[in-house]
Order: sequence, then C-alpha cells, then structure tokens
Amino acid sequence: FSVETELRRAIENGDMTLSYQPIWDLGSGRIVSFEALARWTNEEGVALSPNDFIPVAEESGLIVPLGRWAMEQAALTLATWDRRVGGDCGVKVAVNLSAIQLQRDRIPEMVQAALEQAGIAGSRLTLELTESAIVSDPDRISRTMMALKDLGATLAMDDFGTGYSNLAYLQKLPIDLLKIDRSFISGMLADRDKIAIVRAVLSLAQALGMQTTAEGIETNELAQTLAALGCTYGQGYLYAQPLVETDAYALLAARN
Ligand code: G
Ligand code: G
Ligand code: NA
Ligand code: MN
Repeated sequence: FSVETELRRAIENGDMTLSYQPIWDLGSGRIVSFEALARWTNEEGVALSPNDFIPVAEESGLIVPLGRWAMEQAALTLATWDRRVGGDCGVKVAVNLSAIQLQRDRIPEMVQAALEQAGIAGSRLTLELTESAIVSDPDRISRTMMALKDLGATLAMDDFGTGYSNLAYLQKLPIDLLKIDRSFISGMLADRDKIAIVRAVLSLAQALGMQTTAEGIETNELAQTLAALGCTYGQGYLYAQPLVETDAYALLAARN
C-alpha cells in the first residue's frame, strides 16, 4: 500500500504512539514538562522516524488528523497523570505543530477542543512551532499565535537558529521560549563558534524576556555550563530519552 494508507491506518489501529521526553529546569533539576514525540512502528515491526513520516503526512494532508490525534493524546495523558496524583501533576506537556498543519487546520479551535475533552487548562500546554511556520504566512501565524496565547498556552520556537527567517518576528510574535537546536549544543564545549552562538541566543532571549531550552544535552558538563550561561531549561539523553507514557510517569513520580 502507499505510505499514506499505512499512516492513516496506524493512527486508527494504535501503531502510532506518543513518547514523552522530560524537559528539566537547569537550576533546580526538576522536571517542568514533557515533549510529546510521535512514534510509529509499522506492521512489519520497523520503527519509523518522524523525520520520515511527518513530511509524508504533510504532503498528503494527513498531518491534520495526525496533529489532532497527537494533541488529543498528549492532553489525555496529562489528564491521566493529574488523576494519578489527585491534582495538578506539576508539569506541562509540549506538542509539536508543523508549518503545513498550521496552514491547513483551524489550530486554536482544534487545541481548545482537545483541552476541553481532556479537562486540562491551556496553561498546562506548550506548543512548539518552527520558523518555517512563520515564513509561510506571517499574518495568519500571528493571529493564530495570539489566539493560542488567549487559551493560556506557552509558545516555543523549536529548532531555533536553523531556519531561514529574519529575526524581526521575535519582536512581533508572542513567543515565550526559544529552543536552541541540538546542532549548536552537541559538541559545543569543544567548539568556540558554537559557544559564541549559544551565548548570543541566550543573551538575545534574556533581552527579549524569553526563556530558553537547550536541546540534546548528553553530558553533565554541558548541563552545568548551560546553567552557568543562564539557559533556563534542558532536554536530552543525559536526563532521559523519549519514554513510553508509563515510564515517563514513573520518572516524574520518582524525581519530582
Ligand atoms: O523524536 P525525534 O527526534 O525522532 O523527532 C524528530 C522530529 O519529528 C522532531 O523535529 C520533532 O519535532 C518531530 N515530531 C515528532 N513528533 C511530532 C508530532 O507529533 N508532530 C510534528 N509536527 N512533529 C513531530
Ligand atoms: O526537532 P525536535 O527538537 O522536536 O526533535 C527532538 C528530537 O531530538 C527527538 O526526536 C529526540 O529523540 C531527539 N533527541 C532528544 N534528546 C536528544 C539527545 O540528547 N541527543 C540526540 N542525539 N537526540 C536527542
Ligand atoms: Na519539537
Ligand atoms: Mn527542536
């Protein structure tokens, strides 16, 4: 069958799942959120990377149902965790929105419906957008982002520094958080240029009143250096890989 047929089926039959990777406060070490990352094991038992199937979903338009499914699942997972602790479990969930999805779906309505279905406040949600979403239609994205802020969501710029956008949008759009791309973080301690870029991004974010997450932290030394440089949050294999829901909850219960 076509990949599209398989993708549609995977969403329906449960072969598509979400993994959750913790994001922690570099100062206190506490987990502040989990990023929901799509995982697909196909009928032959092969694990497919989102880097491969998200582009296919975008080309075929299936990114709309896939994106809705991911948003609903992530909200329901957070609701489950809240129920287990008998209140606010203390973390947010971060959901990725692709540029094409932002063009094709009514995102604020979709997000609000998922929050209501799960019974989760908008303040418990972080939405991760990429610069390509902004380049494609700045006016539309601006309205969408304002509406998402009205729901109480935190808005993060994902893969910051790897896009082709100009920086003027940082001033115009309601962005709360910059996620510094892994390509600048990994190997940074041995690379003066990478450190210079990371410092500049941290200083820019501070000046604009934004928080920062460093992606791809794999060593303690990196975590300590980034904390000393003033980076707010960290994400990476040092703390945990993306985990199945039950393991993510167990980690949260054990650490926080
Ligand atoms: O988890 P992993 O590093 O394999 O993810 C690879 C890429 O796929 C990342 O850029 C991530 O943001 C993206 N991705 C993972 N899950 C989703 C999803 O549910 N929606 C969108 N739009 N992108 C996702
Ligand atoms: O593009 P985005 O930042 O959303 O992608 C996150 C991806 O990075 C996920 O697929 C996740 O599996 C991967 N990832 C997360 N932490 C690390 C890490 O410490 N090292 C490496 N190599 N990949 C990571
Ligand atoms: Na992301
Ligand atoms: Mn990223």
